[in-house]
Amino acid sequence: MVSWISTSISTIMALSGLAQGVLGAGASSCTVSTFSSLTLSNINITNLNVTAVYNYNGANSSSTGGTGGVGMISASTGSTAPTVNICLVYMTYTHPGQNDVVNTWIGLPLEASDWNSRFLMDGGGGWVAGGEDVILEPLMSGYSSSSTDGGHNTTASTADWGLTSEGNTNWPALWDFASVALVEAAVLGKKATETYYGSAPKYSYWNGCSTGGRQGHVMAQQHPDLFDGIVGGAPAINWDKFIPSEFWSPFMAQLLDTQPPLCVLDAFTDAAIEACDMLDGVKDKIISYPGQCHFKASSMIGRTVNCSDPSGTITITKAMTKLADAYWEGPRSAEGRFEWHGFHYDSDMSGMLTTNCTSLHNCTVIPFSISDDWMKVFLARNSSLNTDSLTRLDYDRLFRQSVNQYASVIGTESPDLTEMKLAGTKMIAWHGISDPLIPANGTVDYYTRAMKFDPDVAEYYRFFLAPGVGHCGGGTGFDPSDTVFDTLRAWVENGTVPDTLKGIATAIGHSTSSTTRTGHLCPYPKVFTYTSGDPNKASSFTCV
Ligand SMILES: *[C@@H]1O[C@H](CO)[C@@H](O)[C@H](O)[C@H]1NC(C)=O
Ligand SMILES: *[C@@H]1O[C@H](CO)[C@@H](O)[C@H](O)[C@H]1NC(C)=O
Ligand SMILES: *[C@@H]1O[C@H](CO)[C@@H](O)[C@H](O)[C@H]1NC(C)=O
Ligand SMILES: *[C@@H]1O[C@H](CO)[C@@H](O)[C@H](O)[C@H]1NC(C)=O
Ligand SMILES: *[C@@H]1O[C@H](CO)[C@@H](O)[C@H](O)[C@H]1NC(C)=O
Ligand SMILES: *[C@@H]1O[C@H](CO)[C@@H](O)[C@H](O)[C@H]1NC(C)=O
Ligand SMILES: *[C@@H]1O[C@H](CO)[C@@H](O)[C@H](O)[C@H]1NC(C)=O
Ligand SMILES: *[C@@H]1O[C@H](CO)[C@@H](O)[C@H](O)[C@H]1NC(C)=O
Ligand SMILES: *[C@@H]1O[C@H](CO)[C@@H](O)[C@H](O)[C@H]1NC(C)=O
Ligand SMILES: *[C@@H]1O[C@H](CO)[C@@H](O)[C@H](O)[C@H]1NC(C)=O
Ligand SMILES: [Ca+2]
Repeated sequence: MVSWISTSISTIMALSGLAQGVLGAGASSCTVSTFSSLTLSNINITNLNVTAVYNYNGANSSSTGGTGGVGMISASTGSTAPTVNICLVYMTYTHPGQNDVVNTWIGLPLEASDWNSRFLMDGGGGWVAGGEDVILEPLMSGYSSSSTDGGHNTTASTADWGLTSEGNTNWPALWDFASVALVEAAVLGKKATETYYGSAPKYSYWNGCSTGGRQGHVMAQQHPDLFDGIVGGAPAINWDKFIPSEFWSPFMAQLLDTQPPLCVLDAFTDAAIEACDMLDGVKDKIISYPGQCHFKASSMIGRTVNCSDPSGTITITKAMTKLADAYWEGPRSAEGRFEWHGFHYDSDMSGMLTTNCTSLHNCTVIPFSISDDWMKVFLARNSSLNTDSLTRLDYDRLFRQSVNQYASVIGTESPDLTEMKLAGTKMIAWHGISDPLIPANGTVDYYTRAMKFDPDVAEYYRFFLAPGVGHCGGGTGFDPSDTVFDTLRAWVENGTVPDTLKGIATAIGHSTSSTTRTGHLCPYPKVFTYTSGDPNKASSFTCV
């Protein structure tokens, strides 16, 4: 009798959405009825699946998307990763009339006592907006979380979703990927959190790099009210310009009719580092001060390079040096007009100029796939376009078209952060100077415009350049990827202003990363500067 009454009361309360407030979250309230009011006025939910999942490993449900991976950002999955018990809310919805399909996953630590009272979304990578596996890491740290596939199947190739038919852009799917589904995943995830635990998250965060860094900037520019703090690492902002600029080097290789093997590219990078390493006062294979190196590849014409894969020797030609200089300079129009920033001298050229060789003298350049997709699917709107036959005028025309047609959709480059300032939201952006996929100067460009828009921008938005660091981490330099989120949290929750950002590098004189040195990176426009003393000591550097 007693048990019948309590069951029936909890059922009634679950149906009325009150159970969690009285009884607390738990497996018994992890049901569809608890989330029956979870919706938005502009969407039509076609499937809502709520499951208590024990030992969640990021891909328990039978839905697709969980295998998409996070592309360029790291996620600690694998057999040794700890797992967690969660309430998994999986929904599929459409925006009526747009014929789009959005899959969104919300993860809630199953017991309220395992929830840290906070909400955290991790970002995606490349064409991957997010996915079921992306919620795992926040959940393992006690956060509630959500993520979305952004309106396209992450296991499919872009051509399958970017066009509704040949010649026609799939605008709803692009809007979903660019911003719409992301913002909705945040709203739904926060609502579900409040429904399940009976209280709203005390703090809400975004943490992403690359595409995830662009997504963080989408939130900052469009919906800062949803977040207290945002990390936007190596952000893929300025998308309309930097994506076609990624096609520049492969395009120049074709135009100059030269396909240098990797050993030649490495020889250029090594020579530039050799020439410019000491400009910052420390011999550490890092060129710390952007803009001071003026190395010209033409000084290497006729030099012989020893190669191992394929093996043999090869002589550097004039065309090869023009390609290297073009890589560093960045795209310029046929009339010599600036189109976008180049890569820095210590960036790994193979990021843009991957070559496939049958012999040292017979290589093919494979363009960076995201950029190649963009040219074909979104600019030419021809999924079978042969991108190796573009002319100089074709390139410039497609570049202009990218800016004209897509800047407002996916550029994510508005420097007007007024709403973020009003909302009290804090953001930290950082970018590895030797990033080989997204030119770091694009983020310098954005932050410079944000500083012009609001001279007090540093009160709520700070940007750190990381010398010698690659895309979202790695490289020989001072990598802040493991410390940046905690730094943001301390700023939001404790008011600890990030006057520096801790980065970890391999110590000089050590070949493995097991011996490290620390650098306290500087908020732009301050420059991380060597003063004197042991360069393996953090105290030998300062912000100038
Ligand atoms: C989820 O995956 C883990 C690890 O593979 C497994 O132990 C667990 O039983 C799965 N849970 C469900 C509900 O399928
Ligand atoms: C809903 O969840 C159940 C239990 O995990 C699973 O068997 C089923 O396939 C899921 N349905 C969908 C549409 O994902
Ligand atoms: C929403 O979806 C349901 C079920 O799929 C369908 O019957 C209904 O017509 C849809 N509503 C709108 C506005 O499209
Ligand atoms: C995603 O693509 C895979 C492979 O092409 C396919 O098996 C799956 O059904 C697709 N999922 C959705 C939700 O469209
Ligand atoms: C990056 O910006 C700096 C400062 O404006 C400039 O001096 C440098 O040449 C730029 N580097 C590239 C690769 O565009
Ligand atoms: C290339 O290899 C040859 C023979 O092993 C050696 O004599 C030469 O110094 C090497 N050249 C370079 C640039 O390393
Ligand atoms: C490299 O070239 C070989 C032979 O032409 C080809 O089979 C292979 O698919 C190419 N690899 C890539 C990554 O394009
Ligand atoms: C170069 O390699 C391609 C395969 O990628 C092959 O078809 C072609 O015959 C090779 N050319 C020469 C001159 O070896
Ligand atoms: C698409 O590109 C292919 C290969 O470059 C070309 O043959 C074809 O005519 C193009 N289609 C359209 C509609 O322009
Ligand atoms: C805030 O400061 C307290 C006391 O120093 C510390 O224990 C806590 O970890 C800090 N919180 C964050 C998010 O850094
Ligand atoms: Ca140096």
